Amino acid sequence: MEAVREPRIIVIGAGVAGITTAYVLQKAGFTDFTVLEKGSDVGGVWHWNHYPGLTCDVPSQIYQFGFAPKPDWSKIWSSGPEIQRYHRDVAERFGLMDRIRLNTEVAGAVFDDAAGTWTVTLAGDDERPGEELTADFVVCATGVLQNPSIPDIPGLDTFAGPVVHTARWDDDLATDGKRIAVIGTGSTGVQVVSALQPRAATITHFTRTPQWILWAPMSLPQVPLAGTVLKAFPAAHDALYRGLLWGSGILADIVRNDTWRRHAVQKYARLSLRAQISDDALREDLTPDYQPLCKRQVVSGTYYRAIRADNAELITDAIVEVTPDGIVTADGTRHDVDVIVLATGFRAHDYMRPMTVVGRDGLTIDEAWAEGPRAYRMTAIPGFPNLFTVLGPNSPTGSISLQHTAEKTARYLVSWFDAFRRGDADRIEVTEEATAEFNAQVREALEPTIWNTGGCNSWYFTESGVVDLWPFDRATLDAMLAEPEPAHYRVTRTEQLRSVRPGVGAE
Ligand code: N01
Repeated sequence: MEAVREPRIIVIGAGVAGITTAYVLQKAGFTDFTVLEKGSDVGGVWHWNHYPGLTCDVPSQIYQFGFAPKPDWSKIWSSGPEIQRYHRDVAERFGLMDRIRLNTEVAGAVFDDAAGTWTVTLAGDDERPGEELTADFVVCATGVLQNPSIPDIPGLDTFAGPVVHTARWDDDLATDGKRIAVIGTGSTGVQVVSALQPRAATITHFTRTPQWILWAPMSLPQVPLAGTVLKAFPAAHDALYRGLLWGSGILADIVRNDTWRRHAVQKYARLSLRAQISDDALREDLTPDYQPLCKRQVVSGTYYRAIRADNAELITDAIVEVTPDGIVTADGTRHDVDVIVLATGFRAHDYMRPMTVVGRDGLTIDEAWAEGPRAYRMTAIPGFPNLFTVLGPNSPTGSISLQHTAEKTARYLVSWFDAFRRGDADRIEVTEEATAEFNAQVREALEPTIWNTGGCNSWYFTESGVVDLWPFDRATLDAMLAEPEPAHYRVTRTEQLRSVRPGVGAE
């Protein structure tokens, strides 16, 4: 009988990437893995974000795990709470909750060169140091949009009323009848303004850079019968999912290629604005000076109506300071408000942080990524043996299904974990050459994309001015993650299997 040793695997994060990884590991028969999640529930962004109006602008029949199709979404574009319930339900239904430790924040992970293992330290408190866990592999499924970006506006901390970031919404916050300021015009700002405007005394939307907004009927229900039919015929549901996956290839195409398809979408963006805003001055203020699709595309069926309302105002003058009573703009106007909502986005390239991650020879992730995040095929980082990311650097956003990408990546990792299990590999580290080659391919492919040529600044750009996205189509993604290419890795192998070791837990 072939001898096996069970790898001890720690997955950090229980969002889309972490749930997928846990499912894939379980399915592949791994028995010694633990998912550590700092939040009080699974779901990642869908747990942390619960601001009014939160909706997924990707249709739910494709924004779901391929292994857990949900036939009966209530809407075509479902609300945040329904999506969050789905994540919880999937984790429970597949028995993954037993693997997940909630309220468990990881403070750091350090690679032990001699032992070839990772020591993962949990956050402690004043009374107790953090628990230490040992693992053969660490999978960082820590997400992209996880660290809220708080703007450095003079006087923000002097404001007398509540200041809330959308990603840390206070469900007890009273907004009805209040004078509300919303700062930020991304997908979030547009959704929160639309949701708060009807019952606010006033809503003042501070926009530094306007966004193109595609009109779509975001509150459209899914036909109830559709859920019943899809439930009764799983093969039809699977075909629908595969069809949508295939159809979404059009998105990858329009961002990569300057064709009539891209132009058609861009025309639609301009039409969406023209058709809904007849006031010339307001339309001018809402018109971006860059091409549609350059930033992460915003989709809304309600924003233009909300900003046209009598109690709404769009402010394009720069914010110079916040006072206890309100916001002062560069033209000297004081805007008195009761509540400030920061829809100011995320520090999108702070993957894994604020954890300290120390790899081989004491190399920290901050040192390795001094010029911005960089990985091989979204998952492996030179200098960090036996550590992988799922939905790491260059993962697709808005062009290819994240759930699909996460599953492909997790399955790819299983190949390495299997090699470890068989005793064929102990220490697995991607080479600098393969990483440099991949990143050169990415850079070249990014050149003609609308993200790069559209004339905008966006959270897609790292500090060093490189777009951190996936520039290839889904077939390329699938091919790159089909099987590890041994030549791209340095694999160390021990001749003898180690004796049975304790499971993931306190040393
Ligand atoms: O954040 P953003 P978001 N003073 O970075 C402005 C996903 N998402 O939370 O453009 C004034 O897009 C900033 O201005 P500018 C989706 O991938 C998905 O809205 O830098 N303004 C910008 O307007 C999305 O792309 C859904 O000039 C300041 C805004 O804040 C991603 O999350 C829903 C400022 C930030 O926009 C992030 O979206 C919601 C300052 N100091 C979000 N600092 C779905 O439906 C920043 N801004 C799936």
